[in-house]
Amino acid sequence: MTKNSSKTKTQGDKGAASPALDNSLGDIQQGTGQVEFAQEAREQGGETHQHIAANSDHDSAVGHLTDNHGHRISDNQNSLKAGPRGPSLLEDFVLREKIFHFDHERIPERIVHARGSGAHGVFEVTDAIPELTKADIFQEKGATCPVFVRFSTVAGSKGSKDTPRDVRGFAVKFYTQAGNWDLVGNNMAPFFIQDAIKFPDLIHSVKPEADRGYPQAASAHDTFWDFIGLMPESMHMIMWAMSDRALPRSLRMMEGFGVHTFRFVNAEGKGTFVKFHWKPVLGMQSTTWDEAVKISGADPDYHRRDLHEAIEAGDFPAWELGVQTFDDAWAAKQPYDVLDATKLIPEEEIPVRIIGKMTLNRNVDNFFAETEQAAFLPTNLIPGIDFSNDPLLQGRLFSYLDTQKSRLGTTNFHQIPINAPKCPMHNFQRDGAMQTLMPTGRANYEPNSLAQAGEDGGPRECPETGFASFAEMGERTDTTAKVRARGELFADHFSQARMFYLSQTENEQAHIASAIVFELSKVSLPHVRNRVVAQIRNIDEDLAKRIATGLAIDLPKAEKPARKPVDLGTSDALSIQKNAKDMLKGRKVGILFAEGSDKNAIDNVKSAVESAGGSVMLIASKIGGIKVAGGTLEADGQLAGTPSVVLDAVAIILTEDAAKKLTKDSAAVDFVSDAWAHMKAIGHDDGALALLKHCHVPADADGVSAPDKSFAANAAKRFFAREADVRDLA
Ligand code: HDE
Repeated sequence: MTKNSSKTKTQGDKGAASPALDNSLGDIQQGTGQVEFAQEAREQGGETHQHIAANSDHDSAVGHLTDNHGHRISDNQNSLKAGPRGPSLLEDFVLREKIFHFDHERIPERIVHARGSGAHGVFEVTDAIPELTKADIFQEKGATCPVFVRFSTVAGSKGSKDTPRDVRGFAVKFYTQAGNWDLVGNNMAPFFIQDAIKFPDLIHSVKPEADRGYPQAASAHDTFWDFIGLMPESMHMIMWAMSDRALPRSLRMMEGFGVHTFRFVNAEGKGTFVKFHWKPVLGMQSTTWDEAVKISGADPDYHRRDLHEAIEAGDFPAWELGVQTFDDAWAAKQPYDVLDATKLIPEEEIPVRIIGKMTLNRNVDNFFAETEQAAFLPTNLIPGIDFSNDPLLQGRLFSYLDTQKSRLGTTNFHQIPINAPKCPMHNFQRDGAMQTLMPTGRANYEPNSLAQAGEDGGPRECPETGFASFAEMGERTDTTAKVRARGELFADHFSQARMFYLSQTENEQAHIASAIVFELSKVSLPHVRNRVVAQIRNIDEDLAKRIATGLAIDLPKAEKPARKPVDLGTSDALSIQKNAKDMLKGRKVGILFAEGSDKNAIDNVKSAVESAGGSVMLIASKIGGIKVAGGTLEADGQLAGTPSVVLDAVAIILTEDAAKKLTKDSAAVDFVSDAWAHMKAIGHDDGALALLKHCHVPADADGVSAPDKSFAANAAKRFFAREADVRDLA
C-alpha cells in the first residue's frame, strides 16, 4: 500500500484493500495458499469474516464455524448452562452474539417498491451516439458495461405477492467507467402526479389504509380512489394502471421507461432532450386479471421464480435500450409539456432509436446483500446525461439519497459491494457509521499543499472531464418570480389518457373497463366512485358509460376539465396485443398425463415445443413415476400444485378411463377450465375428450387442437376472440 496515500479503496480499485484484509491475506499466503480465492471474493465484494477466518486457518482450508470475531465455536447446539438442567449463563458470548445478530437481521423495507427481484447482466452498445452525448458508455459500438437490475412492485410490502395489479419498477444500475449511472424507471411511460410534493399523498393513499392496515398490495380501496378522483392529472396513468400493463406475464416480457425527459449533452456542450425506453426481446405479454389473482395463490413468487429459473437455464432475458431524442424547439411546439411526467411522447411522433442491448445473465448469490441492499439513485448520473426541470424528477433527486440512510443505516451505503462503483473512487469524505474503507495519509481536506512536501495531497477536481451541469437556458432569470405553480400545459389532464384508451384493441379496452369496475366495486364511499366516473367522462364517454353500467350507478355529471382536451389520435405502440410477438421462447407448456397415457404423443409435444424454443413441464397427480404406454414417466409438477395459470398453454394426453376419473378431481377440472377461460391453446388426444367435454371446452374451437405441430404453433398465442364466450365483458 502506498504510504501516505489519501486514496480511498473500493472494490473496483484493483489491488487495494483494507489493512485488516491485507493482514489476513498475509496469513493466507504463509498458510494455505488460498490468496486467489480470497482476492476473488474481495473483488466481487464477497469477502466475509467467515472467508477470512476460514482461509487464515493454518492447518485446514476447510471452514471452521466461528463467531463474528474469529473464535472457533465448539458447540452450536447447546447454550452454556449451570448444569444440564440449570439456568443459562450470561457469559455465553456465543449464544448472545448469535441471538443479537439474529435480532437485527431485518432492515426497514423500502417505503415504496419493497417487493423486488434482482439480477446481474451486461449492457452492450449496438449503435454509438457520440453526436448526441459524451456519456462514456455510448461512445463505441460493441462497448460493454456491467449492470444490476431490480424489478419491483410498488405498493406491496416485501413479502407480498408478485402479481397484484400494480406498476412495476424497472431500475438499472450501469457500472460505467465514469461512475454509476442509475436509470430508475417503471414499466409504464407516464406517472400519476406531476409534482414531487404530491408523492407522499399518492403513496399514503395506495398503501394499506391508515386505521385498518389493509388492503395489502392493492389499489382497490377507498383512499386510493378518493385521491385519484381529486387528482385529475392522474387520469392518464390510471388508464395504464388499469390496463394489462399492470399484469405482466413475466418481468422478462414488459417494457421499461425512464418516464422523465432527461438531457443528453455532447462533447460540444450541445443539449438534446431524451426519453429512455426498454423493449423486451421476448415481446410484451400480460396475464388476465383472473389469472393474476389465481397465480398469486398458486405461486406468490411467480415473477421472482420465473426470472431466476430463466437465468439458471441460460435463457437470458434481454431488452433493447432505445431513445427518443428531440430539441427545445420541437418540444415547444407540442400540445403537452415534455417536463410533465404524466405525459409521453408518442412513438409515431418520435420513433424510438435502438442504441443498445441489456442481457441479464447472472442471478444474485445472496438476495439480501445484493437485491435488498441495492440502492438506486436518480442522482447517479455520468457526464453526458443530465436532468431536465421536470418537477417530479427534481423531487426524486433529494429523496433517494435520503431514503438510503434510513433504510441501510449509514451514509456509507455506497461502500456496500452492490452499490460501489467499479471505477476508482477517491475523495475527502471520511468516517461515519460502518466505515469499511481505510483512507490513509494526512490529507483529508482540499485545497491542501501537502504535495509540495512530497506527500500525497489526494485527489483533485477535473474541470475538463468532471460532471458539469448543462447550461440550461430559459426561465431561471433574475426577473423570474419564485412561484408555486406549474407550466400552462400541465393543466391538460385528459388528452393523452384518451389517446391511450383509444389505442387499445377491443379486448384491451374491455379489460380497462372491467378493471375499473372491479376496483370501484371495492370502494365503499359512493361519492368517491361517482367522482372517478365523472373524471373518466372527460377521457371517453363510452368508457364512462361501461363503468357506470358495470357498477349499476347513474352516469354522474362530468367534472369540468382544467383545460379542454385536444384530439391526439391513436398510437399503436401503446397496445400490448398489437405488438405481441407470437413466440414460444420464454414460455412454458404443461402436459397433463396419467397412468396409461401415450408416451409417444407426450414426447412429440415435448419436442415440438422445445424445438420452437419453449419449455415443457410434465404434470400428473403423482410425481414419483407413472406407468404410461411405452414406459414410465416422472412428473415435474403435481397436478394440485401446478394449476394451468402458471403455464402458457396445455396439452392433455390421457386414456379415456383416466380422463373420466379426472372429471371427479377439481384440480384437473380447474386445470382445463382455466386454460380455456384464460384463452390458452389446448392440445389434446382423443382419450382426453371426456375431460374437455366435462369442462365445456368445444373440441373444435380455435386454439383447441390435436397435440401435434399445430398445437406448438397455437401455444405461442392467446385466443382473445374466445374472450366474449368466457366472461361477461364490461
Ligand atoms: Fe421512486 N422511490 N419516487 N419513482 N422509485 C423509491 O427509493 C420517490 C418515482 C422508482 O429497486 C425510493 O431506494 C419520490 C417515479 C423505482 O430499489 C424512494 C418520487 C419513478 C424504485 C422513492 C418517486 C420511480 C423507487 C424507495 C416522486 C419512475 C425502486 C426506496 C418525486 C420513473 C428502486 C428507494 C429499487 C424507489 C421516492 C417517483 C421509480 C422513497 C419522492 C416517477 C423503480 O426514495
